[in-house]
Amino acid sequence: MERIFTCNLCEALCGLRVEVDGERVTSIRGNDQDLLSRGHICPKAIGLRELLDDPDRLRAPVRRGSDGRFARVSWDDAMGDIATRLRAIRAKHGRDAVALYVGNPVVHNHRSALAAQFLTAALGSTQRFDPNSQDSNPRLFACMHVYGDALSIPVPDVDRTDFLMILGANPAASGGSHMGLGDVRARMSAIRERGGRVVLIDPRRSETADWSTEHHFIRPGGDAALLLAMIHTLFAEGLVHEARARHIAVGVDDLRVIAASYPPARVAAAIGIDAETIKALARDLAAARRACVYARVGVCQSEFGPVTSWLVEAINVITDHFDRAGCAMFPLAAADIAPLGRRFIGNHWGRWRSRVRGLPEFLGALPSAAMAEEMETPGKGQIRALVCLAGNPVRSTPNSERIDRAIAGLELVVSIDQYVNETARHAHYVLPPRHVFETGNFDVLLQRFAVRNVVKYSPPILRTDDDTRDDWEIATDLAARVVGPDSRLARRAWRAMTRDLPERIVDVLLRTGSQRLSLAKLRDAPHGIDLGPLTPQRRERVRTADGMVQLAPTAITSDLPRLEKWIDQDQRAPLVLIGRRNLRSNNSWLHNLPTLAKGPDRAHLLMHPDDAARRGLVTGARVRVSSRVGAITAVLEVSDEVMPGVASLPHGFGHGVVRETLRVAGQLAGPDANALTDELLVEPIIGTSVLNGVPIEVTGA
Ligand SMILES: Nc1nc2c(c(=O)[nH]1)N[C@H]1C(S)=C(S)[C@@H](COP(=O)(O)OP(=O)(O)OC[C@H]3O[C@@H](n4cnc5c(=O)[nH]c(N)nc54)[C@H](O)[C@@H]3O)O[C@H]1N2
Ligand SMILES: Nc1nc2c(c(=O)[nH]1)N[C@H]1C(S)=C(S)[C@@H](COP(=O)(O)OP(=O)(O)OC[C@H]3O[C@@H](n4cnc5c(=O)[nH]c(N)nc54)[C@H](O)[C@@H]3O)O[C@H]1N2
Ligand code: SF4
Ligand SMILES: [Mo]
Repeated sequence: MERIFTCNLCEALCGLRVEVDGERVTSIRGNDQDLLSRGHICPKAIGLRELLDDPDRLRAPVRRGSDGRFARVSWDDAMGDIATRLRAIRAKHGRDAVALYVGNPVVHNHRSALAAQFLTAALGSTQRFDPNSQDSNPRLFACMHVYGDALSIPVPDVDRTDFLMILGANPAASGGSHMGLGDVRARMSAIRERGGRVVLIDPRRSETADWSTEHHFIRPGGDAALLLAMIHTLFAEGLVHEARARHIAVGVDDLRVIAASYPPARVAAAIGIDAETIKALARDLAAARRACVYARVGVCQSEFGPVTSWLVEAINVITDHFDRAGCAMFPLAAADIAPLGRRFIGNHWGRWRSRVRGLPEFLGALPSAAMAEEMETPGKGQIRALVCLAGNPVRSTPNSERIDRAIAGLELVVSIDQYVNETARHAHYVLPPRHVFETGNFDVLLQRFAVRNVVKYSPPILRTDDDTRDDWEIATDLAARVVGPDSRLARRAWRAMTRDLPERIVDVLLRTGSQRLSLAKLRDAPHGIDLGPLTPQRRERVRTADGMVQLAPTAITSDLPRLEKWIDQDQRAPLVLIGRRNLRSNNSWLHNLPTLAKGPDRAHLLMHPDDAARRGLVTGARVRVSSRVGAITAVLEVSDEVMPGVASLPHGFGHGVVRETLRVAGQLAGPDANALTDELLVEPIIGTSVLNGVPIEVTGA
């Protein structure tokens, strides 16, 4: 039987036609009637079928025995023992002794997302971590200060823009982030096809260069300086839309004064883009009627993530490319979680600090870069147990060797994951979630990023007799056992009460949302409900105290002296590391699925011919890559795809240590990039890890 579903592996939200035969899926194709994706899918969609069939995917909870091997255990025994041990640790050492790490996949499923919030509240620990400190935090922080809410995040109106400037994003591989594209390639290449311009700024000529009209190399970390020099030019040449800017924003004059210190000639050498090009980019941006500057992960993970993210918003506003068709716009939220976010998480930062290094909390979480030291350093508040929900910090956070050691030393580790990955191999229990086809999905968060206002719901399409439970069931049961009354009856009642709560919450959000929709209405519209192109939302989305956009927030401008030093320094690391993503991979997982894993090695180290020649290295050589924190061996590919002084390696590999539990991934050659990234390298405002621009040395192995 054919069923309609929306892929939840990335932010593109592609519609799928899934052929279901009993407990099995026989084929997955693109849904040409899907209102957002119009039939487009990428190879990862097939992975959803292989994931279901993967013999290494856990189908029942397992416990690690004294011999290090995992053996099946009943849910009741597992949950009972976990709860007893967590209660004991909390009683003896306090709540903060139990840490929670919430991984990336939870944002791709409403039941998991609510599970994460629920578990966070139930455990009540200040030692709470998630990948945002390796990912979106700088952007959320900037939006919180510029627009007054961390969830007021504009996206490029890709369908109507004539000029898109992309800094540090590679939608051709990633599917787009903070930008839900659906039909990724067609939407992006349509800009060029209708005569528009796509300007790509990236230290690597990435796959997205094929969809762009031009590409400029930039030294990693240089984007803030580039944007300031562009803003300098805009003010100097009278290209700022002053009347409009002053009507909707405050801080125009502050921004002018700040930018005055960054003439293009001052920053050119530091960033590797000449002054004339910078000026031309500023003029062309100002001249384009429908334009947008857009920046993502490459910039967030740079040395100046918050500053750059703020400047992206600011430059769109002062060139009148904000909240207008074809520019940076806020999507409609048919099910608006922002009020819940404001109520339960709040636009906070620095309410508490990490115990050892004093890094600030942001949106209820501490930077992951602090996790290992919080586990290793004795004292009150030391982490003694870890609950890891849908994450793999041992491969996704900086200095993986240290975090690996730290997690291995904990009293109790519980991993809620379908795989025994590099983190879960240290777990005392691994609790497997259900496949998304069994739980259904509503993209609570990601539909807020779609470049067209489309709403979709995917009800469950399959039921297996696996002994798995979905993340919500696991989280609510765990919470009940750790903090609830110790009664079987109460737990049963609680379970009955909460089972459908995620759907009830989504339904209420839809009903009270601006479009007065409901889950029932969405069930009747499997291809989605089209609410049209993006519309101006400034009045709803700008939530600052005075209702004005803040163009020069001091929480961020305070970091400018550091940028000045960076620009003017005369000694730079000769070689720095950046990351990259591949269409057939997803962070540290999906590597165990045969059709995605097959083909050439995708995890080689890219290096410019000049840098290779200087070191006497050639393509195919095995090289030793080292940084302050560690060393790995990689296979070299010499290519002018990267600029001189920059080498590129994807993250999420290094599966050798789990070759017994991830038998396909374990055979892949790729090394672990985070064995090189440095947990001490964080930007100072909110402690985001600097994963791009890490100084490295490369020699023949
Ligand atoms: N060097 C470097 N490091 C990076 C990055 C980089 O660019 N460079 N990128 C960073 C970014 S942007 C991110 S988001 C992080 C990701 O970092 P993490 O979230 O820590 O790790 P993932 O690799 O996404 O692993 C997710 C795990 O969740 C499991 N999983 C999948 N679906 C489900 C589900 O529905 N329920 C449950 N319970 N488990 C599930 C998978 O099996 C997998 O083991 O990595 C970060 N790390
Ligand atoms: N296939 C696939 N899709 C994914 C993922 C995946 O792992 N695989 N991960 C998902 C996740 S968790 C996320 S967060 C998104 C991320 O999606 P995107 O934000 O599109 O991120 P990337 O594809 O990593 O592209 C980042 C680009 O920034 C460049 N870069 C590095 N440093 C700098 C710098 O200092 N300045 C500039 N201007 N550029 C720089 C890199 O060379 C790279 O091309 O992708 C999601 N989609
Ligand atoms: S682009 Fe993203 S949403 Fe679309 S099929 Fe691929 S992984 Fe799924
Ligand atoms: Mo991410």
